[in-house]
Amino acid sequence: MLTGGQILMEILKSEGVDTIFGYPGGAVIDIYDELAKTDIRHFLVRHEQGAVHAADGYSRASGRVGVCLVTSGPGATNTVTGIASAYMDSIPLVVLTGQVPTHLIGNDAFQEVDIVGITRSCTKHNYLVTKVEDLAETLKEAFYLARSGRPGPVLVDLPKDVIKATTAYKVPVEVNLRSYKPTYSPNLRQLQKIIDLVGKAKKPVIFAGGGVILSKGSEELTEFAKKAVIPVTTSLMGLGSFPASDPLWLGMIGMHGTYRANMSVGDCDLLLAIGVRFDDRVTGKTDSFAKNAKIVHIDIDPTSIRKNIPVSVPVVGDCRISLEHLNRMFDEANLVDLAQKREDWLNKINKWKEKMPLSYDQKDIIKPQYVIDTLFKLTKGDAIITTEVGQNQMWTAQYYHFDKPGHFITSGGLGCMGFGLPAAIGAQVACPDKLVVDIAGDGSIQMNIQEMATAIQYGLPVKIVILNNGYLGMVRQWQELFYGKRYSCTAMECSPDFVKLAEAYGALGLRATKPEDVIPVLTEGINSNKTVIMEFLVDKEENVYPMVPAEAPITEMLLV
Ligand SMILES: Cc1ncc(C[n+]2csc(CCOP(=O)(O)OP(=O)(O)O)c2C)c(N)n1
Repeated sequence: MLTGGQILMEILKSEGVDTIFGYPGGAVIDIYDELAKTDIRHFLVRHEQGAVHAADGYSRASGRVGVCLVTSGPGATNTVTGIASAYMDSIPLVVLTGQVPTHLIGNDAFQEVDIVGITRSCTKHNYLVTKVEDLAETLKEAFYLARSGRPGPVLVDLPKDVIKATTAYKVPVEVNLRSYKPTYSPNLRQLQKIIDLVGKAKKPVIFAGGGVILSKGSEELTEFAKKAVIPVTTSLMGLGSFPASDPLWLGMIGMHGTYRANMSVGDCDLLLAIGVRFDDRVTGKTDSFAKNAKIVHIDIDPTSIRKNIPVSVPVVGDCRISLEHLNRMFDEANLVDLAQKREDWLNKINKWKEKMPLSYDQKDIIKPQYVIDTLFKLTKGDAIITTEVGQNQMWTAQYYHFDKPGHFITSGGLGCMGFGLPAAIGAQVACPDKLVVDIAGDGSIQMNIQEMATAIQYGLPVKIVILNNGYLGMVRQWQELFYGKRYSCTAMECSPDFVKLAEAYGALGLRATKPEDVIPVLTEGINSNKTVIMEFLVDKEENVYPMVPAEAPITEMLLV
């Protein structure tokens, strides 16, 4: 006979979980008591939102399911933003929440919330376990659902009496859900249509997204693009799925995409969309998106196909498996002279690149782009980069060039400020030997700055680069461009002294106030084995360009 708490530990071990991010409380005190008897590492965060983002960063850096554990009521509600962010980005998490005893549910009991109700729309699935006999199977299912098909966060709500109750423990059998059978193998006839289109296309473009990274299909994508001589753009979530150092790389697409990526998609005759969901930040005005192109969409989630954009060839399947087949079928098709056939197209793209490259002008005040550009050069592109949200995020996407998957970790779909620091903590836990850097704005960093203490407590040497422009920069940019420069409530008139704040936490604090400081500060920060805050006082009114105004066609960009 085992208690619910002991069964939970058995399942965690059988799922290979060795790391949990969490925060205790009355409803989960029995679980914490059991946890202390295992080898599972627990990272005590300072806010439950931090626990979820850390589990998210851990998952993206390791490719495993991230796990967090929090108490009922406020502990549970504090996780909601993190869950929503993971949901939008399809990140596999299992979120364990404590709940009041079953007989008190619905009684307005102390620290009771209906977290299953609250998170219904932002979890892949969620459960309230009401009987200890159901616990093992439910947990197994939760892990299976989180990682299979289109991954996502799954929440399991655990009433205190269920955790205390005992039952005979049987190792659960393989999960088999009749109503849930993700399609991994694509329809080969559909794929053959793609090969035929690739053979005929004069101006093809591949548009890859986070699905390629999640399916671990980056190598297959790269092989296919190179063989078929097709230039590649990605969404924000897809950065790193194709090497940015490759000549076929177009840069990111969308609102702050490169000129050449947006123009290429506007002009292409074939768009191969793989593992994307056609977010509005990508498509701009949907009826002018890739309007001259046949659109192919490969995705594991059938409901995301034709949701936002009509497509000619829908393919439901795992991105990696689909690309493996495409590579084989391409070889069999024996398509020759594609390089020659695409020459005019690649020349046209190169002209767009020459006309409007990403650029900035570094004069007397530090340009934020220069900080990221320099960080890229000093780290040779090998760091794991997390970001906050805003201009800092977009400049990172533009100026830190990602050659490999799993190196860019950002809240893409939800766009939630406060993501970067806890995500960096999770990534550093997953990859202790890697350099992990959170690129932040002065606004965002203050949303989860308390996680500095977590980093220090566990000796995690994450680096935080704060691009301090004294504004909620991205909102200020919109106010400048579209609201006649009326800066309503976007000046951060009071911020802490970030150097002293770093020191107060026991970290190293560094500040750069002029361009000559940038290299020395970054060098010292990167080389330190401590947790470090590097603050850069940057040009206050620098903007992110190119910019597609909301709901305009993506080929209509504001260019500086
Ligand atoms: C939790 C949350 N609240 C509000 C916003 C809206 N928002 C998007 S960008 C931004 C400004 C971010 O400012 P800062 O962190 O200083 O970064 P910067 O844009 O200056 O690089 C705001 C307020 C958001 N994305 N997330």
